[in-house]
Amino acid sequence: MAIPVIDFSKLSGDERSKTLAQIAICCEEWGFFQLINHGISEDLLERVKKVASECYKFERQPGFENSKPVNLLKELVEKKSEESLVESIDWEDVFLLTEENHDEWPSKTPGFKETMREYRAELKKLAIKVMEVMDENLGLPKGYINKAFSGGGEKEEEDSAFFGTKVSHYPPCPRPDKVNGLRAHTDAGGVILLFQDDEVSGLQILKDGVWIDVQPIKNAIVINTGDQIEVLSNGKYKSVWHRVLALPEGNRRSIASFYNPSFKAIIEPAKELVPEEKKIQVENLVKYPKFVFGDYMSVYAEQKFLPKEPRFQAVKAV
Ligand SMILES: O=C(O)CCC(=O)C(=O)O
Ligand SMILES: [Fe+2]
Repeated sequence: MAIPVIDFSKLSGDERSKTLAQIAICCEEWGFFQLINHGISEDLLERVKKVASECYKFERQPGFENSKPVNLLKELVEKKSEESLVESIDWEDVFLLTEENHDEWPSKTPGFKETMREYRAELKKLAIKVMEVMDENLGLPKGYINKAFSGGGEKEEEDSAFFGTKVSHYPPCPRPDKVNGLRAHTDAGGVILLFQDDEVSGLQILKDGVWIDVQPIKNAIVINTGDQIEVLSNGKYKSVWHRVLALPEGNRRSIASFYNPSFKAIIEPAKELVPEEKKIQVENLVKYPKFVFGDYMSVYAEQKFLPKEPRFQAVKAV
């Protein structure tokens, strides 16, 4: 079984309705799909791969070799530990790029900052297009999701949706039976756009009780939806469990960009998706509480790798 692949360029043209319908199925039944012909230039994607690999090699690898996962695994294998698995940590080198942390972006790799700035601007536009497709498929006004993700703040900078880019590498692991690349979870936020390695696999999603690979496709962008899209859609678009395996060979690159609500945004199921008369007939047709996204993130920080439903109960309702 393979993750569905959507030719995004077909959204303009004769095959628009067919493509919209395919994306609707992806969102309702898969929670994960891959976009090809998404409009991000090959040239830019090639430059992103280059700077990400160079950055890993020159700025990150030395640190990873002496990192917590490496040391914990060593201890476990040398039997200084009682455990049979390294359970509390992932076999991943990771850092985050945001609008606010430019000063902390890697600065020693030529072209890294410029290229990633350009990439993030393009990806943000793509995220907005993808959300507009979801608006349309859900029968919501154009821009609904993006609007729901902003607001709530007192100052302008607190008002806008959050857009973060997580640059990861999953280096080859000597004992992949003892540690996860990234433990299974659903994503907390909105829409996630992943530029994964062309060759090294490892990402899997849980589909009907079975883990299946997200097959690498050169220069495709993998889309998945997080817990907040599940809430806004009142459960129609469920966030899906996924994980990354540690593998003995290859250094997997993965660049995940998260389009999330602002911390102050108030999230609740879209009224349009909870018809009035049904609300009266069957009270629990509103499946999710109304809450502040920042409060959800506090719960998520504690419970990321646990079942997701209790998070919706634990978050403070407003
Ligand atoms: O690295 C990947 O492919 C997935 C990363 C991921 O699931 C995450 O950062 O939430
Ligand atoms: Fe994830």
